[in-house]
Amino acid sequence: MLDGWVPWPDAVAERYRAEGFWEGRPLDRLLRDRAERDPERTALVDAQGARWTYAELDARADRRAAGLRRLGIGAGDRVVVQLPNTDAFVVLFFALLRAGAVPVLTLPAHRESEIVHVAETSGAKAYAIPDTHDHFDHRALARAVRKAVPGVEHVLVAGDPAEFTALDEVDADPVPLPVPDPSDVAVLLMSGGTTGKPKLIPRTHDDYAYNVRASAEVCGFDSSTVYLVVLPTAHNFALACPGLLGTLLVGGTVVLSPTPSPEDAFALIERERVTVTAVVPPIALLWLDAVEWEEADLSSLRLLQVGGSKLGAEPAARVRPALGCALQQVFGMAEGLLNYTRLDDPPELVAGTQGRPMSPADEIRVVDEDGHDVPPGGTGELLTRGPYTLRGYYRAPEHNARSFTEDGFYRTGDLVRVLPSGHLVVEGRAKDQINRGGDKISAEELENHLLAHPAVHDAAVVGMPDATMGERTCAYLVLRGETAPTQRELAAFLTERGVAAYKLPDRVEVADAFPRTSVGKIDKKELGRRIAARLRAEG
Ligand code: J2J
Repeated sequence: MLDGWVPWPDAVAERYRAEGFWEGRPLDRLLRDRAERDPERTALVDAQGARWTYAELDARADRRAAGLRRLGIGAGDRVVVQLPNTDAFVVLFFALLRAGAVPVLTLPAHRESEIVHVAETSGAKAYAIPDTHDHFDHRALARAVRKAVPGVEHVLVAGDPAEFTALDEVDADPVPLPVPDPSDVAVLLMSGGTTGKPKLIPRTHDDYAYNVRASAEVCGFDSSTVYLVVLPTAHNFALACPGLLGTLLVGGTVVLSPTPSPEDAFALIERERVTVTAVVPPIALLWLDAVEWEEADLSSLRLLQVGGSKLGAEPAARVRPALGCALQQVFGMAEGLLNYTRLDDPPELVAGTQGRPMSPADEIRVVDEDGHDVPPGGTGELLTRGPYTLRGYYRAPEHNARSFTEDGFYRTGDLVRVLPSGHLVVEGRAKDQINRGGDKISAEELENHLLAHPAVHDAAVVGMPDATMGERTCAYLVLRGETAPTQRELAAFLTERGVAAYKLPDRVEVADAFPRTSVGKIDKKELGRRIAARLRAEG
């Protein structure tokens, strides 16, 4: 068993097994089972049109798993994976599971600050990267990571490996491998974060397999499903809700888009007759407009899943007329709980809510600031526990004491209201985080980086309203001296510190002092109101 994570209490785990939520099978079996049943069906297609059958994908994963074992990567070893939407991700993901190792999934946009932290926290033995991606050389990043975290013995590279190991050369003839314990951790996901450093989310074979299986059922996935991966493959939404894993589970076809641009995605939808895909609201908005100029046949598309941040009712209503497909709103979290509007929900619920819990075993509470349940229909913080929601972050006991109730409910930090139908409407947020069109930015993490700047005496990061992104990031600064760093200088400073580009402040405001609450904390609500008012005044 991996140490440092919080399992479900025995009695609860027993119940989830007895009631059939947990099937006691390793996560990688979903590929093996399909390969045995439908070996010749197309499992995976990449942007260049390369195709792999289920049998081929399964065999590649076996060979890579054997090669990983030969390198000394095996049971319980953590491997940081940072690969873009390519077949290399899919093969490595299954290979790591088969080797008994635990993939630690990061986004291609992450940089030194994030990767060093997760490599350190997870005690990673290896780090898998592309050679270059999006004009960035990941091998240079790997050098910095190895320097900071010497425990990272291997750097595995898709493409030109420089001094490191090429992923393609890792492969070896398949060997029999021990079967992992399905109640153990299968994968570590990254949380959006509300603290100084990103947290890791342990997901077990049992819980993640259920996440995938139940999602596929709710979303009506079957062997005719052709799923386009638009968001990063490592994102919980695109990976497992139902995502690429859900598609492989039911014998459909996964198509990989290198980017979410209408140019790339629409061409792939037309070429591969894609039936379903998942996007964040800013991409949905972009696509709704792009149908005006991007000539492509989207008639195969049956379902557009939208989640990650709140989709407005107005764009929600435009999905069917513009794209010719149904909309599904998804209010999910890498921590677990998934809410989906259902395929047979009336249009007003699909357009006006963020869905209802996926599982009959999901327990939810809506509480006020004192932790008391609000009256039915009232707005409060969403707490949840269930068969696929974590009981604690990985190696984070202090944080866990705050993020969970004593009886194991996860405090989501989301303010919601529940309709009589059981559907949830997201009304806001109690957590100190900016949701920039689905990308999550921890205010505290960014403030800590800003405080390292010599000209900055104090920093407070707040969200500011934005028509396409929902929110953008505004950094309020109190200066040490007279001269304020410009936004560009700050961006360069933060980039130098290895902060991912999506976390850079969109706007910088200087204040003489910060407004304070009655208990002396920085009044971020007031700062939020100030920047919103200023934006309105600027028109
Ligand atoms: C409002 N806020 C939302 C929505 C997520 C599917 C879909 C999304 C994620 C995800 C995911 C929202 N409306 N529809 O993992 O599998 C905000 C909430 C939530 C946080 C989780 C999936 N959908 N959110 O976004 O781990 O604040 O997962 O708690 O990145 O995103 O962020 P994350």
